[in-house]
Amino acid sequence: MLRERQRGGFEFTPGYRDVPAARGAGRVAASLERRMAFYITTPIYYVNAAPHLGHAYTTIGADILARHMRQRGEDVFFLTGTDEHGEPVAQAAEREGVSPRELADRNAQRFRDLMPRIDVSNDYFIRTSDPRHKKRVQEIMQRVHDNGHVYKGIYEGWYCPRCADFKTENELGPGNTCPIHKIPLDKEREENWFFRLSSFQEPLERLYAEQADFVMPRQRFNEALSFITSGLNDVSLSRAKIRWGVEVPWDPEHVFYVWFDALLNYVTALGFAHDGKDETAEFWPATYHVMAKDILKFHAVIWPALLLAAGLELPRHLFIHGYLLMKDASGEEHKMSKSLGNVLDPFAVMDTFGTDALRYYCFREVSFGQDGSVSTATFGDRYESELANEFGNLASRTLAMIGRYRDGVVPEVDVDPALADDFEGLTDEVSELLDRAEITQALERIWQRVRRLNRYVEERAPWQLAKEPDRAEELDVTLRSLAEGLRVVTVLLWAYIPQTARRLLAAMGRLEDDGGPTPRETGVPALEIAGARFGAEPGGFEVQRVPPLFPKPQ
Ligand code: ME8
Repeated sequence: MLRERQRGGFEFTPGYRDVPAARGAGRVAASLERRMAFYITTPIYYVNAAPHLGHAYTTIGADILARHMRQRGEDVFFLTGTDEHGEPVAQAAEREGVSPRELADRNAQRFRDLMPRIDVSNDYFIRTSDPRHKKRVQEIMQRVHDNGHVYKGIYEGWYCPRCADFKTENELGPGNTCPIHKIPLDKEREENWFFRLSSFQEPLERLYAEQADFVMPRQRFNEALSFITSGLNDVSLSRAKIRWGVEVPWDPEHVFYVWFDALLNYVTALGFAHDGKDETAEFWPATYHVMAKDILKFHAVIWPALLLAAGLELPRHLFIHGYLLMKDASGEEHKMSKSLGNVLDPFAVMDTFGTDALRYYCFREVSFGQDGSVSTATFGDRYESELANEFGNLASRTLAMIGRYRDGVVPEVDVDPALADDFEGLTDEVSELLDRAEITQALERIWQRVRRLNRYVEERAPWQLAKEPDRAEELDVTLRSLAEGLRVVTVLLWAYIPQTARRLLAAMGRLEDDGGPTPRETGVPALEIAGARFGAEPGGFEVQRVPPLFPKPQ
């Protein structure tokens, strides 16, 4: 999954390279031994409306993986951004009576501002209206043209302007509507450039046969494969009717169909993200493209075919998560979307409960990879019972007891072997799960230890031990073990709840907390995953009490 850092020129390879299916502990061990490149992307979001929780969800998921990999010492590149061309944006601009450029500038800024607000540590934010992106799209597409993969023809079909996609007959909703947006489709007929997708049927089938984890989870792999084996038709590559897009270099009357321009962002961004430095050789191919299932077909079928046509390497994995759903008044579940207007406002949640609470809730409540409902009621339950009562209380009482019974110094004794047993293998397990982007399962493993630590407090009853002077050693071991357990779970939780983890590790004297936004924090020894092993750090350090980490909202 992770590949060794490669150096050298930006090579156009004739096909995809086989990736040995390194799995499980071997991969974790390898990544602990040497630095690896880890390139992760989110979809680039349409600027036809403001961001909502669905966008935040994907981006936080990618952020959790990026942060975890940085803790492993990997060389991480994390990309997000906005998709600004094409009909969805042009039409939204027309409705609002502004130019597409004005609408794109306004909404791209909202997406850009969202990132620090949700503590997302992206390395770059790409906008497809950036001239550097457009130039690179033209170069790559010219290559696709020169390699003989395009031709001119007539297109006739049902088109959804919101999806910017032509629908096949078996994708049509009742009365020729879009199954996603529920709006009537337009019957379009025009002269277009076509991409010979059909000629990639065999190479794509081979890719799926040889790379069983190209699309994850398995259900999405099967969906993509069955789409391929049911027969691929050529797809429209350009549009002549709209001007808001990247000009086709060999036929400037046309602009590229927005999906071609959009997909290529994953490659183009590496060429200019950090001024003057082309990082393509270091980071391409991507380790993970993360997205929801609505755009599976583009990424699992068209994208690899396009890369093959351009002679570029294929990404290692696509991780396809489910939809966040919300119930309507009648109790029926719907995909949360801006067009259906049924969104849980992430900003309101964060204003009241903090960013970490939102980050935690999304990945605890909805298993990453599955659809799941979100609601203010289940948010409130998890906030109170898990964040405040289980984790917050564990932290407060551990630090308070060390303050009360040992003057705030963690005793310098060995940890309790019984608790050590329960933590055995935790860090590798979490790393292996996150290697497969199993964010919810990894969180569950960490949370089991949070619960174990709470049970340990009850079992050991330190307040009781403190009353019996001849049991002082037992109290030492108990407090030291609790502090160590708390440290380990906090380091592992850092990728999920970075602000709280930082506050807590600062209270334990492990790192500084200036109270500002949570930076990328690479090369901070206290956060390294290698140190997140129970018993890895000696006692003898001072801790401070913390105010409630997840207070009752006012
Ligand atoms: O499709 N649940 O942009 P988009 C979970 N520009 N995730 C959700 C969601 C929900 N209810 N709603 C949105 C586009 N998302 C194209 C992509 S990529 C080269 C071009 C997330 O603004 C999820 O990641 O419609 C989904 O795939 C994406 O937003 C769609 O964003």
